[in-house]
Amino acid sequence: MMKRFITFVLVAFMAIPMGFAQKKDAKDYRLSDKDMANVIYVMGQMYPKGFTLDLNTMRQPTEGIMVSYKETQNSFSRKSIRKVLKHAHAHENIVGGWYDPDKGDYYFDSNKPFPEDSLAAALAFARENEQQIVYSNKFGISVKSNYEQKDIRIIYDCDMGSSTDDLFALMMLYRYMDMKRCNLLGVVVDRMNRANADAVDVLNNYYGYPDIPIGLEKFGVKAPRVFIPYHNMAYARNTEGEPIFKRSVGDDGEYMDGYKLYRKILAQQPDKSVTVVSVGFVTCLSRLLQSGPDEFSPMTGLELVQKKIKDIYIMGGVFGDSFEHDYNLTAAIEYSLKFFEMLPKDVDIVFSPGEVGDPLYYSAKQVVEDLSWTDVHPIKWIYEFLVEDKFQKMWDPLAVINAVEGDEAIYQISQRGWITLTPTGETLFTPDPKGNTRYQLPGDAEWSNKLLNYIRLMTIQH
Ligand SMILES: [Ca+2]
Repeated sequence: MMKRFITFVLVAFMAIPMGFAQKKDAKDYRLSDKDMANVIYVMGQMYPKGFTLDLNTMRQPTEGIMVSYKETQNSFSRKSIRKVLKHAHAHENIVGGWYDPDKGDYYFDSNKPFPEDSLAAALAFARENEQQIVYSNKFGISVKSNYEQKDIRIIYDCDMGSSTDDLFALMMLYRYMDMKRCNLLGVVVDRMNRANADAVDVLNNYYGYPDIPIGLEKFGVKAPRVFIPYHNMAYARNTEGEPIFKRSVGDDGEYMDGYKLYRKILAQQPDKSVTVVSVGFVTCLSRLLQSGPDEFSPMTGLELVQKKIKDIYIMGGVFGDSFEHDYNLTAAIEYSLKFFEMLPKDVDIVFSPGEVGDPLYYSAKQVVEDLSWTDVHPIKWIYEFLVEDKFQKMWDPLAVINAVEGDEAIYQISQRGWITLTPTGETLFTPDPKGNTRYQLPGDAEWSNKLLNYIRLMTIQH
């Protein structure tokens, strides 16, 4: 018996990580189901956190999104492995094991693999099969599949055309739209220059949402700092001189003033239903608050904000011991002061300070690798032609993820309090359980890595 057990351990070891010899040889070592069940049991001991085994190759797959079949759930005893194997043989021949820390049981199941670029399909299959999560082998992360489909209505307000995290945050919103997790009502570009709005138009078209309205700031921050100049992406041409990327608005088209687009959209929405994700300046929001009645609504901007906006997720703010003032708020300090002074106290604010996104460094190499499946992609074009590597941190997506997925997607969120902006751009926080403001706290290395990998997984989708 002991000898047999040692054999199983060896077979299990051989299966990982080098694979069980070449595929053509694997059949020479083909085990009976009884022996295979023992191997799988041993692998469960060796991989307390979980494993996936492809029985065709006797390798642990390094790619693919794994979803468990409903028929093999609750298989947590050694005896149940035979049933799991039978199901796997009749399907994709992939077996997984994972530990549930809540129940203290180690589960085995038969898995269906999806390509890494098909997260939406994997999540849909998981939901059909009543699974809580799916698992990406490439990125080593699980993604929750049993999310509640809520009515989340978002206006995305960004300073497109400088840092590339605004692009990735918008990309995440399109992905959430694909998954029916939110409705993107409009995009406001608060960095002047129509090229920045044209860049959003390109993204709308590329990601399949050509009709999402775009507003553009016309009286905002004069000549703000540009960290990475990519706004000309909208005008990229191929060697025949043809535009590479489609746009809806076109060269002759006009963009509505950003605050006007806010008014138009808000006037049409149910009360307290709109979430604003603000990852640039707050100039359009500030002008909205100061606006009077117009063709879209008899209400003032202040009344519209009070009546229609539920919450605002802001990338920015500096909390704790740091002295460095936030760029987005200080660059437009007059607007920012007016914004915080006028914003109704019953609109919730969640800040995502720079330090939360600082560890999420998405390298140019990784971006190009993640988009290697295509040659025609606006973000890839930017990274191939304009950026060497500007050490872009993924700050803005953290405000989007929080807005759509809620607080549980974030490492930790502060208690409630009130926010005061000083004329030099400091964000002063006064704790108060009745306050309207909270802020994200930086995560540990594991959390930060997981979030970056999540953004990468979303980038790969197509
Ligand atoms: Ca930004």
